[in-house]
Amino acid sequence: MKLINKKNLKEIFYKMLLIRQTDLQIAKRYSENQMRCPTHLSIGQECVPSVIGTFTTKKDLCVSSHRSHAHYLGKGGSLNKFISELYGKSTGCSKGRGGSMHLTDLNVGFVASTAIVSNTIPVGVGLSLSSKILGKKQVNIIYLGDASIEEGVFFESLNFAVTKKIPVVFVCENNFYSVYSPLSVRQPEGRKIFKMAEACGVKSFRANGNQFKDVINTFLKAKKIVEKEQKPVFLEYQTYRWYEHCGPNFDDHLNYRNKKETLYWKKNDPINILQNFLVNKGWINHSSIEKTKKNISLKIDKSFSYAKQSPYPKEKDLFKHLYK
Ligand SMILES: Cc1ncc(C[n+]2csc(CCOP(=O)(O)OP(=O)(O)O)c2C)c(N)n1
Ligand SMILES: [Mg+2]
Repeated sequence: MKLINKKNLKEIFYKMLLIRQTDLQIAKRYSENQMRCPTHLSIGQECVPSVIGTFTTKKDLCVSSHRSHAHYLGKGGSLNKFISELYGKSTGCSKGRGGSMHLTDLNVGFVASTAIVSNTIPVGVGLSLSSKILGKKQVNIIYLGDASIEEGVFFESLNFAVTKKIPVVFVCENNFYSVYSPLSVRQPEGRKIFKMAEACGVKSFRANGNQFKDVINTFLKAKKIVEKEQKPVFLEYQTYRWYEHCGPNFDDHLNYRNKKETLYWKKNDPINILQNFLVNKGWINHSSIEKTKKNISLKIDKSFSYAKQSPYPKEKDLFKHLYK
């Protein structure tokens, strides 16, 4: 069956809108000071997690980093649990103990996101080794940023995965920056991230992470290799965050990114690219888009109300295991 079809593309579009609108609401409400955790918004980077979420199932496991909102929602995570987590409420996916950077929800195969750059990479490799030993046919995902490749544990994990033939997809969202440092001050000129992974013996692909067709094609190739050959694959997706590194505002006044670059990526908005395609195909129209956006907006409002009305965790429960 051809997988780039109306149903899948509409699902990807829905996920992208959900992620964008949710993060925009977080940005809008953050100054109320009721969400007391740092937040790393995914606005501009919605395509990759929406595609991957559409072509994986709840049985496939996923680990992520500090910028995990889109990964969790793309995976089909609960909006109520997600927003509640940001408010530190007991109804949150981590029972209010983790906040934005520590999401976990085994109901959708979202094992963990953590704040320490790269530290979920070996966890994801270990989970996938376990999947292999147990004979589970999973396509597990390790999301990482471009800064992750500068940690030793990244290479150790990659090496272990390739040596032991561990079926797992490393998904590097290369947004070109580690906080305010561009790749140009962190890596020698001309070095390509996916080529570094390839040099370690891992089959690697690079694509524009805002172009849904490129993301789908590369991800499906990776999925096939993982499923059929039972070995790791590395994907580098170039993309761009629109907002500041951490928080609900913009940090462009710091001049660490040039205007031309920012403008280029904003023009290549992943949502507009897919929306134009779907409209041209006649699969959606302007009134159906508005209707979908309105429904999402109502759903988000409900989740914020749910979170605000939910209780804080009880002190006596704070050390209880999340999954017992
Ligand atoms: C081991 C470690 N070093 C430094 C930090 C501080 N820090 C937080 S996010 C970040 C940059 C991460 O960049 P990247 O992985 O490219 O993800 P992005 O924020 O661009 O999505 C850094 C250096 C950290 N959390 N952990
Ligand atoms: Mg980055």
